[in-house]
Amino acid sequence: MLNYVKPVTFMKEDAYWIRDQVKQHTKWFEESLPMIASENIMSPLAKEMMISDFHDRYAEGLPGKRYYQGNIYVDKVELKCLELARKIFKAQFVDVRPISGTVANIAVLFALTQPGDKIATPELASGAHISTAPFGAVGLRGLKSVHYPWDYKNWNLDVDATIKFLQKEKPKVAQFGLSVFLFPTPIKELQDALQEAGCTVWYDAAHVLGLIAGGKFQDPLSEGVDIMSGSTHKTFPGPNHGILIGNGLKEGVEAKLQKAAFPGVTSSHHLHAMAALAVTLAEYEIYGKKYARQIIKNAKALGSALYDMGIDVVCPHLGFTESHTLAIDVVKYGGGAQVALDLERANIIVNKNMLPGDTSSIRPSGIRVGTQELTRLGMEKGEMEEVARLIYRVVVKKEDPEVVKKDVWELKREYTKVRYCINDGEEAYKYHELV
Ligand code: DSN
Repeated sequence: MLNYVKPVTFMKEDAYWIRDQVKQHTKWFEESLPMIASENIMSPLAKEMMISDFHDRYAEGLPGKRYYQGNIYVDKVELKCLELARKIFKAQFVDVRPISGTVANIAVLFALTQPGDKIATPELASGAHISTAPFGAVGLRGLKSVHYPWDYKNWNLDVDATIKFLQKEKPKVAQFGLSVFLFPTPIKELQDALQEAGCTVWYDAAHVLGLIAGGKFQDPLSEGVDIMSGSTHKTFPGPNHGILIGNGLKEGVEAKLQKAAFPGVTSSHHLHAMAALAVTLAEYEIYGKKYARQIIKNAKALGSALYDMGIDVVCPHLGFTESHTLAIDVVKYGGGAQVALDLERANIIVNKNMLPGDTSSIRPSGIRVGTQELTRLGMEKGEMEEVARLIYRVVVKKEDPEVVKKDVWELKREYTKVRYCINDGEEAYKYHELV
């Protein structure tokens, strides 16, 4: 006898319930200060692309060489996307098919390495991304990891020790780039050692892609990097998507990267996101420099205000940061996990983060804070000082987060519109008001 599973009878209610959760989330974020360093909000025009018919279609391969029909306009948009990215990043090679930063990283690993090869990466507690950790994509590819000697005081590589390290280890690939990315990587200083060791140089630019595109961080490709990977939704305020960007690649490497992108790690490449990326690139050509400059100014202003209140923002001797990110040691206030939770109760959204020397990612010493999204909403130095006071009240004064939450909304209600884009001034959180 057949075993029947009782049919689900509340389908319609479930669907509405799910939509309601998303609306509540959106309203919550409207009333919050989102400061996760890896997030951002898209422009209204880019968002429109995400719900277009492009979402419902497939494209495999490259423009003009597809496996499916129906791609006439998709091809035009992808060619424009590639052209804009090549121009903005001053690059010969771009592939916009990886559907996320980690997928882009996996494509790089497949193109550049074989199982058993040696790769040099920063360590997790020094701010590396999990995809480059031995238990992340690097491990999945079966690579042997070695980690750069670290200068904990300056939150960067120890250049002299790294030169010796490269001479000794001779990794096949030298990977740079971080998820707690405070200062430019000294690629130029390492260039001779990298060449002597015969490394391919890979830079994960996810966190700082918008700063690079705005010409305000470092220009990895001109400094000696072969291939950059990135996600496109952090300081670069585009869709959740990935990108590969390269210059002067050795013969055959472009083809390997393209093969890794498709059919290696994608089938179709989320055409709606690709179109949103194209729109964001077009907008970034106009607004990118100004936006990138303000992100960094705001991060420095926030770091300085917190530090003046006695909070241990790392690297005061270096101006705290040259990017969007601050790393803050909160051990004396209960540790990263507790502090991030307390701040969340006050609608200040940050994440707990390992600091150098930490061994637990569950109970780390620090929190990580990013200014790119509040900048996108129009905040400047004065508002950063107000944000610092709100953080101080929760973290140091241990005020009731419910009380602080009201003042968070008082500040935030003036900053709910998207800036640095074509439809400047359009509401960022419209969705929760829909019926
Ligand atoms: N998980 C992201 C971050 O927060 O840095 C990167 O993928």
